[in-house]
Amino acid sequence: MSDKETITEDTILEDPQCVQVPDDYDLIYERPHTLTDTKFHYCPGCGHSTAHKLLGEVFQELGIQEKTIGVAPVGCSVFAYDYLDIDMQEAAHGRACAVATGIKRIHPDKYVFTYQGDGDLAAIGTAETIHTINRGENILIVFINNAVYGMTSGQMAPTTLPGMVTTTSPYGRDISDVGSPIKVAELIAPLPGAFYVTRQSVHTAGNVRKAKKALVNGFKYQRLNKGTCFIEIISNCPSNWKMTPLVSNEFIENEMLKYYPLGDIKVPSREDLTEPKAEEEAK
Ligand SMILES: Cc1ncc(C[n+]2csc(CCOP(=O)(O)OP(=O)(O)O)c2C)c(N)n1
Ligand code: SF4
Ligand SMILES: [Mg+2]
Repeated sequence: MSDKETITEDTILEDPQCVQVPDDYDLIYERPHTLTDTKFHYCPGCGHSTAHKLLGEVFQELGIQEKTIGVAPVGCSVFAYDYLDIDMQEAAHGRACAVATGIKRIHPDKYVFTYQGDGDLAAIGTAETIHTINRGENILIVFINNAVYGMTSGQMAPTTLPGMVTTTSPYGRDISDVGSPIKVAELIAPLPGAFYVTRQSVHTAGNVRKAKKALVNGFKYQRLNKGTCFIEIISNCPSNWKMTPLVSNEFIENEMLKYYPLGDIKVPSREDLTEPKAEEEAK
């Protein structure tokens, strides 16, 4: 499209990136350079997109792009390594915590995190998750809870709400048959190795800001070498929930948050937050 053509709401752009921003506009937001130019494959309204964007912003603002290694899961976010412009390692389904343990032990000076869905972390990877946190591995776990196995078309997950209809619970989750949804954050918080445990969401602008703050803390605390940080993010899966993005936000607000209340579950004490003294580090 030439610069002279007028863009109206009916104009179909071949590539929206070719829109020229008038000179008198102030730039108030820019895509973080820690995200690659690859377009996300996520469905409209999917919480993974927002979570990726937040990670990119946090890497940029903390200046840790070159010092961070992420472990990508199996699930809809399996291509996280294509989007986050940092060093990344793919892990087999459920094994991200074990892989991150190895990476962090070899590279203690790097910021290491896993990014995992609920099927990945709370079903197939339950053992890895619990033992990694119990050992207090000095990593950050980012746990995307969308209450279903998103990638494989929305089967029931350990996190599926009571009564929630999924492809494998067509009459709704029957807790007398399959048990209650597991609140992973509350389950792991009492472990001595858990340093910081919080539950956030990305369904409103305010919650996006809070989730970002939690991620900043999660990475900063890794400098202290005092245990595992665990950040759960309640996330939308509009496609498998069979909802529009807007209605899926309402579902989070009215249903998900009743069962998974937001907020900090375990926070470090003031004493915990003191950096190791130089002489102790030298020992
Ligand atoms: C060992 C193994 N079992 C099963 C699968 C099939 N599988 C791929 S993704 C997935 C579910 C992913 O769900 P979740 O972790 O919640 O991620 P989401 O897609 O919801 O983000 C399953 C069961 C697999 N790839 N490997
Ligand atoms: S299926 Fe769900 S989790 Fe997967 S990309 Fe689509 S909305 Fe996101
Ligand atoms: Mg999921």
